[in-house]
Amino acid sequence: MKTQVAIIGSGPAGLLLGQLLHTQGIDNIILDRVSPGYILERIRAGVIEQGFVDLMKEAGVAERMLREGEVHHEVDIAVHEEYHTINLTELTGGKSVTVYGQTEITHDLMDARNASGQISFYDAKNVTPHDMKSDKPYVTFEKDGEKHRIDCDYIAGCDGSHGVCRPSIPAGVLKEYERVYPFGWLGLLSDTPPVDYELIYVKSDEGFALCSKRSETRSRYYVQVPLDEKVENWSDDRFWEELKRRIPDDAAARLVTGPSIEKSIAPLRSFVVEPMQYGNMFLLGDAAHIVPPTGAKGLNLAASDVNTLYRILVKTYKEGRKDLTARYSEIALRRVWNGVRFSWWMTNMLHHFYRDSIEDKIRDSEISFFLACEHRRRILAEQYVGLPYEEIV
Ligand code: RFL
Ligand code: PHB
Repeated sequence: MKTQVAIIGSGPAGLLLGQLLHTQGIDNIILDRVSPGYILERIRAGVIEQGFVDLMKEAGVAERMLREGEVHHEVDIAVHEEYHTINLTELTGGKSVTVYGQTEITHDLMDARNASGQISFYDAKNVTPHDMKSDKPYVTFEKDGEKHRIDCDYIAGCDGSHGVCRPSIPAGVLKEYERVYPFGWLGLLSDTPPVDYELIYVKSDEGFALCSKRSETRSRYYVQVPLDEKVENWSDDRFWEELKRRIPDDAAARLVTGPSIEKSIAPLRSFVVEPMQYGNMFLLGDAAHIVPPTGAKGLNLAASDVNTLYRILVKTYKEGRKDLTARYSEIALRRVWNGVRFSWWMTNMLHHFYRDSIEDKIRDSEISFFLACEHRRRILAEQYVGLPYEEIV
């Protein structure tokens, strides 16, 4: 088989890139090691930046998102019982975020892919990129016991944090930066009305909590737990009790509880590799970087990588700008590091590290400082709604 761009990974990064390239007549094949059903079962992100919404529009797949997604002009931060409203739209000159689940985005992108006639292989085994440094890279894989080969111009590594693309780069080429936090997030999804229309990030003496949602009838809540905590130890009742202990009293009083649809623990870490490319293979999204979910940036950074590579490839194919592909990593990393810093900062400020330590007192002071006046709240708001994408010139 032959294609222009072989895309490894059918998460939001791979699917969005494939769809955008297709709108420009750039042929691509998507490979994933699991089935579409498995991918759609993963409950992850919920807060989408305007830049992502605009990319979905450009890809022609935003119709349901615009209809069913909730536009949010505010976000609340509760610190030891006291609410602080960050008015995103006022503080950023009109910007907002959209609450729309990653599962729904993936669904919409898969539907568009099916309608596009572009080829995808799911349940593809032993997917392997080859000759990435040459101008004739190729990908091999097995499907139903048969071996296949795809010759291509470029390989897009959109295969997440446990994929094959990053480890296939020879030792010594990449530099890895990592910070592991001493806690994780226990998340619960339930068909109950959310405790509030707005999202509430909660800093309490018992630890961090987040009240989020997917719709007016579906809630997503998280509580900070120690790294070695096991989800089996958390009955739904225990989760609801813990959440009530952490959120402000008025919110606890009106919280509607119910059976969980999903419950899982995600460890928190910050991780970046440099560079985000090796010859004609590019790394996008979680394949290149992981952020703790506190700033809601993981999926949004994946979208900004897609934006960068997509615009570079369009200029490469349509305008013969052969110089641009070598700059992908440098351009993508500038925005990635901003997101990594913001997520690290939010995580540090809002979580409980070591009780009664000087660091925890400093964290209290820092969040009070940033919430105290409008120009500091603006710093938070500008980053929460997402910094602008860099233009490719
Ligand atoms: P994905 O979604 O992991 O997709 C990678 C795909 O690659 C496939 N794959 C392979 N295919 C072929 N061969 C191989 N060897 C392969 N290895 C892997 C996998 O099967 C998979 O289908 O990566 P992508 O596309 O880069 O997307 C990244 C996002 O999923 C991630 O950053 C976000 O979910 C992070 N995140 C959030 N991001 C936000 O922007 N806003 C949020 O509100 C937000 N909340 C969250 C989050 C992540 C969370 N968890 C579970 C870590 C909340 C949580 C709890
Ligand atoms: C979510 O709804 O899953 C969510 C929202 C905001 C975050 C992280 C996760 O910062």
